Amino acid sequence: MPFKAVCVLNGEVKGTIFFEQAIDSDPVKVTGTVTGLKPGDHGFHIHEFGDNTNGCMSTGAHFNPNGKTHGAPNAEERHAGDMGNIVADASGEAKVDLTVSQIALSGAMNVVGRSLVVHADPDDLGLGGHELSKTTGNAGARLACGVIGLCKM
Ligand SMILES: [Cu+2]
Ligand SMILES: [Zn+2]
Repeated sequence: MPFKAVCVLNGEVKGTIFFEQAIDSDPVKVTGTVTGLKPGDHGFHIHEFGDNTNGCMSTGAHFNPNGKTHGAPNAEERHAGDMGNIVADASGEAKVDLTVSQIALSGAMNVVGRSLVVHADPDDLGLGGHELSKTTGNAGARLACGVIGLCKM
């Protein structure tokens, strides 16, 4: 069954990100724009909770239903919510156009009701050798977040 979802990112930066999945077993298309960023790479993850009561701090850790360590989106060993980095241009705008496996818009890997988070710093994809590399990619502060919600098809 096809599903479409959206997340409005609010915080120090702004964005609107769409999620589309045609069939249950397909990867999810993730598209949209984030503005107001510093030029360069910014960690981009799905966090486990759709709880913004304490801003982005209450969204928990990376969505990780399979108990893996943090990694690159194309790595074997990664959190399901690891979507790597988005890249802001000189004007601070990042265009997002990703195809993400290990997440879904229904069923066991459902991310609807969880949060999307954009970070201040680059995600080192687990390879940076920092004590946080294997849990967060050492991506720094949470600049903006929002809850992923279903859209009209
Ligand atoms: Cu994150
Ligand atoms: Zn992660």
